[in-house]
Amino acid sequence: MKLIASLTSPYVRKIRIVLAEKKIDYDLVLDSPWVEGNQVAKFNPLGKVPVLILDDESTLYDSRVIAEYLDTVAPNNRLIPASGRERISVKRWEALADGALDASVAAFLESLRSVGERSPSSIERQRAKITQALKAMSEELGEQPWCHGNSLSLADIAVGCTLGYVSFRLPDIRWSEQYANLAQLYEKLMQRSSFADTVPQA
Ligand code: GSF
Repeated sequence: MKLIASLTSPYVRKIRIVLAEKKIDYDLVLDSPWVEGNQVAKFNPLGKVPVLILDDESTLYDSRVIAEYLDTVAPNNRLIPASGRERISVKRWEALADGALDASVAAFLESLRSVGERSPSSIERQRAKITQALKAMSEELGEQPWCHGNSLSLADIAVGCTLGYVSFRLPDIRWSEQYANLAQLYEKLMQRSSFADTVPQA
């Protein structure tokens, strides 16, 4: 298996953590959709990473599909409950965390545009989504040790990747000062090598 990946992508980080937690071997192939001459669109018509290339050369995207595939093919250390409300709860956490990521990536990319082209109202709109999502995550986590159930799940992995990306690209959003329970969760996640080894790098 090969993972087409960039080291700054939080969606890639999610998959690298899933692979590490499930102890699945793979080759990391570094490529970035933002670099001229990149090969990403050859494997994903949307031109986005992550892409997983299976041994029969078929390709999987996006990160939610890849995470689900990996959890199904390797039944050890289940990260998504098999069925019912439990499964939906984890998928809902993932949707919330990924939605906050989408808004964070959009706000960051907009901020990179030149002052004349940049839309402050669009940045504000995305930042409002991030703020709301962080509040919802903190409220839903409450006093629980994990986002869902009694052990690490894809919900924690997705939330952790979002928190890490906000710190990396939008450091003025001081979520860890505002939400002690999210800070505690992130600290606990960072004690795992799957998280510590995949901190986003510029
Ligand atoms: C999002 C992937 C994505 O936006 C997923 O895999 O879950 N829903 C997808 N990847 C970005 C890199 S990053 O910001 O993580 C990407 O490849 N963007 C390139 C582009 O042209 O939009």
